[in-house]
Amino acid sequence: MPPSRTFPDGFAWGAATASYQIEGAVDADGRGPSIWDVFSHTPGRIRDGSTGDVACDHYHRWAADLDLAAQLGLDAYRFSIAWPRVIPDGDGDVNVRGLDFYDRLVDGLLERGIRPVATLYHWDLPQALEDRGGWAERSAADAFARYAQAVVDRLGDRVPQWITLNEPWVSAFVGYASGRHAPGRTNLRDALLASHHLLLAHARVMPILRTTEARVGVTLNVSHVLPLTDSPADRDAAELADEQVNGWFADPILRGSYPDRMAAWYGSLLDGIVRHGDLEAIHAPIDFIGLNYYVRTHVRAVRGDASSSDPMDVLPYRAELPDGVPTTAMGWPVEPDGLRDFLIAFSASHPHVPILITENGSAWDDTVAADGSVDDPERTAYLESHLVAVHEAIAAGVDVRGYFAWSLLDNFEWAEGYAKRFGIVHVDYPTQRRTPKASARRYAEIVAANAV
Ligand code: IFM
Repeated sequence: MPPSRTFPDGFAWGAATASYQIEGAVDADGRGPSIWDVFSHTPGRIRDGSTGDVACDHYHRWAADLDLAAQLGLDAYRFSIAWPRVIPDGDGDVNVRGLDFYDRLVDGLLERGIRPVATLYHWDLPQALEDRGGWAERSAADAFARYAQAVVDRLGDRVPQWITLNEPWVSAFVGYASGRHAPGRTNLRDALLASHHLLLAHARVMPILRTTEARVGVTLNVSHVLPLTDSPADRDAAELADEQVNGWFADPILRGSYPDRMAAWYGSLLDGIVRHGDLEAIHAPIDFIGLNYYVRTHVRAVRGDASSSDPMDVLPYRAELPDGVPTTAMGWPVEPDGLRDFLIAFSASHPHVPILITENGSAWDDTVAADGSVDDPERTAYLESHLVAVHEAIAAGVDVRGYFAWSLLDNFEWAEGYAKRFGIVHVDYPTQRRTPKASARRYAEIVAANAV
């Protein structure tokens, strides 16, 4: 047995979910349609043709799901609030019945001794706002502030930790440029508008969240970017890719400026987007940065392809898998050292901001045994090896305060539908039966020991 690695006192152990991926009940209690309802109901958009209409039916089964979280011994639970439940048309009247659901959820967590960590936006934009231009319109940030105010008025006395946005990079570039996510647009200028307006939305809600006692941060998707080869071209491409993937949101928030090279590369595509005072507001202090880490990205220099159906292909690099690297069911490389190396590099660039790993996990093709159990050694190994990486980063001086497994439950994996399972708890969708996998039992041991 390798020596066990103990985490610092007070290290937060959690699991994460997101509203559209688990709640279902899309017509319940006055909820309005979101971009994901429309997108998932559009033929061809979701690999298995599924939608989030029912998902894990968490809207009705939340109490049993929180019991599962409690059985795992979790300190904290990260969930997101669905904007279209709270303000069904995006910026009109507040729907009290939608807020009632999150009120029950927050109280249910507190009753079980689990800290609620609430994300205000995990991708379910009200469709009515998309119909008026979505995140490509600056006014979306104002609508977001109204929504946040309604949420804070109702829950601000009990939620001790808020996350403004989840992975705005994915919202902007996958939703508005690649078009693989809702709303499915394929326009790079729209993606750059969306990225700035998401940053502005973050800035607009910070003062609202600051009226509470809570700790406030934002969650970004990050990756350890490396050149595929040692050639100068690949190394140069990796530097640019690092700015695009890791810097485009972190730098404005933590430094008050967009990354230089990437901004210069976009050039006139950025004209007129950033207004006087925006970056100062976006740069307001945060209490922690949430990092969602899944993969290392190996980058090769290529000639950008302006004729591709994916506008992101205009960028002069591509991600490529090196030979021999094991991959998950998503085809994502498993390289836990990437997490350690990324954390060390990130903390050297941004030394004063505490870090929470707000998501980390892996999808595998789970099988249910005849006795109903789910043994998932690959997920368990991924979990353990990434926690070892986090521990090594802490030992190297990185201020990591907590870890949230993605995900508590198998769920609707966006464009992949239900085929890709990230949960530590298995969900049998036809019966909605929940079965903790072997990885959940291992995670509970790690949580109880505060050590891996
Ligand atoms: O399921 C997603 C989640 O919604 C955001 N981060 C990545 C996860 C796995 O793809």
